[in-house]
Amino acid sequence: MNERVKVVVEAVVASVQAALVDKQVTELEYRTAVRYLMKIAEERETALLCDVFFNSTVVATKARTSQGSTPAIEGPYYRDDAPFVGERLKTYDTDDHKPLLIKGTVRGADGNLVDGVTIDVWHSTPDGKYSGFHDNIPTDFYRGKLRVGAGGGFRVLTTMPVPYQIPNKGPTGALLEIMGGHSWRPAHVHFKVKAPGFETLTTQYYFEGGDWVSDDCCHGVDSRLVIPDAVEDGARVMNIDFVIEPAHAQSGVGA
Ligand code: MBD
Ligand code: FE
Repeated sequence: MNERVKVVVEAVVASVQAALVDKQVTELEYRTAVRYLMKIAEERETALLCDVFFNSTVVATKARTSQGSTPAIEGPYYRDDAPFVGERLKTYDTDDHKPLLIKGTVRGADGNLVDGVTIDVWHSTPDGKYSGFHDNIPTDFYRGKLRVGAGGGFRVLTTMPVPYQIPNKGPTGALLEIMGGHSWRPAHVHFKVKAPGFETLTTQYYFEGGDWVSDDCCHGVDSRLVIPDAVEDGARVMNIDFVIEPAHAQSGVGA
């Protein structure tokens, strides 16, 4: 018996039941919805569907109490098995590729340097795919782990990601369109900042002036995560000073 599971699942079930009553959902609609969920699973979009609707809500709860940098949604395309990288991520360099320099620092919430930090970075290809998930793009492309130097700094070159469209051929994107919405996310770069004794910071950053920054289908944008338009050495630059907070005791479901 797990009390936390009981409390959360009962509350979720009650809110779904209330919606079914309120909207007078019919047997046919219910069966159609169940079939849709089975299709979501068959096409391996369960994580995508959940992230579109619920990840930003869970992140907002964490953001309210964090003393560190603003967290953001992880999305479905993180790979823990990405390799450590040197000064640039592997990319397929096409004619229209635009360089992006990602750099910055990592400190604890007390302002001190932190030992043993690694930063996972991942972003889409210029045509909106994620390595390790789509089109057999090898997992060491467009993603990698960075080591943070003794002075707290990090720096890596890559190419600009583009706005990401959740595949609208799949059931998740199709659902958004059936509902009269769209399935676009603004161009973004994902980060996971890890260090022993610190909470892992999962976040993503966006580009000022980019399409969909103010209309993200996943509701993942916070103004603190929008990077000003700046260029350095001919590359668009994403300059981020991460702040991570000391580990707190875990409670609840799972570890
Ligand atoms: C993504 O690339 C993403 O970051 C999120 C949150 C959801 C779908 C696709
Ligand atoms: Fe993403």
